[in-house]
Amino acid sequence: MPYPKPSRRSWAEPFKIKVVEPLKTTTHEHRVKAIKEAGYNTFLLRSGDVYIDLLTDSGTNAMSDYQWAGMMLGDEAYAGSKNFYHLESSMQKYYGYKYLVPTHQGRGAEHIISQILIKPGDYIPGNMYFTTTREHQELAGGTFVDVIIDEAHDSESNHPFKGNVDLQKLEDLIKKVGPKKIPYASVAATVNMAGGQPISIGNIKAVRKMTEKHGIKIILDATRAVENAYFIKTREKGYEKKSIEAILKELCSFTDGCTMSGKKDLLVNIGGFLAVNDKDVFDEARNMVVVFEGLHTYGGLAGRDLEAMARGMEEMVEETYIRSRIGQVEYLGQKLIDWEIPIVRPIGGHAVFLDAKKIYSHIQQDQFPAQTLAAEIYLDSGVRTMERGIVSAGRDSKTGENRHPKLELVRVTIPRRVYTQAHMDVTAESILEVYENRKKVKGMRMIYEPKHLRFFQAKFART
Ligand code: P61
Repeated sequence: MPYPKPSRRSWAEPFKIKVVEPLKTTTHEHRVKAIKEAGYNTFLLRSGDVYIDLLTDSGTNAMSDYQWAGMMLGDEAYAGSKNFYHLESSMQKYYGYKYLVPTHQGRGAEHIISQILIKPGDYIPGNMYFTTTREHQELAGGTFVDVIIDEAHDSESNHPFKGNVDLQKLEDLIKKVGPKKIPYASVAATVNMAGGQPISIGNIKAVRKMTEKHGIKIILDATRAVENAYFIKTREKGYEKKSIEAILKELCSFTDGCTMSGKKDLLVNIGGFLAVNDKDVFDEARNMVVVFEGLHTYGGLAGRDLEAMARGMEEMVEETYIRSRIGQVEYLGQKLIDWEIPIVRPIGGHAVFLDAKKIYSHIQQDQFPAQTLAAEIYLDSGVRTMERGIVSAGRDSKTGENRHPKLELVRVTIPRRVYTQAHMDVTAESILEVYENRKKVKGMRMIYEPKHLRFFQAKFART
């Protein structure tokens, strides 16, 4: 044959593009000025100064024509909007929980559930911290305890379910502090800070078995649970033939409720919710939401936003969609692996995570290797990424000391249905360029540090 036979197993996006938003390239000089003004923090860049924006997959999704059509059907009643009831029945159908409390986004739900369930002095075990989740647990007087398996902290481990809870660590904590001091286990699917790594059904089942006998609840962070369901389908024995929809529901069935940032899996730009099975918890949450978010049938959102989320739920479980979504992340990750650039393995669900500790092995963690790497990638090409290392980890809430996470990463996050394979090529090429010049780069020092979630607004200068 004169040419290699193409693979018949390629995936393609199950959509075509109807509306486009122009992208602007900038000069190197422009970027030097922009990132300096932003204090070398990619969160502080103006999006107009960014070429390909891979800061986050949160609220950066492209909605479908079906979702946009739904926006026109927004029922903007203050109370009892019909879109709320649509969202409620969709949540019950796809996630399986009984009660729904809408919130403006994920952290609104985290705030409410933390205030209801956590008493000062409590401990909350979880499969690795997430910034906003832990912040709300601490604000409620709790202490987060990491009980994820050790492999999750090792960027090279190829464990297929690096999001799994280490049952021994969980049991040790229960023994040490007693079950009365543990209101719930905080379990995420997939685990963002570990590199978008999934938890298996086998593991969540085992966690359920252990916590149930002590009366400890499980609250799922379902933000990217659909992506987790895809990994279960492709990696866990016995799930190959099950639908994403069935796996998602099964995953949720081992938990008592969830917090949800709709800005990810639900393919929208804003929105979230809290869902629970316990009527008393629901009553309390429904009462609290009116203080912090808005009436219990809109939770800080417009009717049209609720409708877009409900419609997003129908689309998120389509197999062709989720395959292409994860396929695109894999495409970028595999390119970097082929070029021997150190990334977190296996490739995650929503992002490729660069191992800044390995790339800048000459820069001490206190000089912010990942922060530096994100700035260098921006300088090279205008591609925006995010630090996920010592800056994100923040300070210990009791001692005030800097935490030193094992993982010092840069997240290259792929928005859903937004960029093409060519954008992934350009991104990979820029990362390669920065990688090749790694020896020339020096670290940074922090010149401004805000008190809460410092990574969002901290400023840096070159050393
Ligand atoms: C993100 F740098 N994620 O990944 P909200 N749980 C999980 C999330 O990923 C999540 C929330 C809860 C964001 C936005 C973001 O340190 C950061 O709707 C697993 O953003 O309130 C959000 O949901 C909170 C970026 C949040 C960060 C915190 O890009």
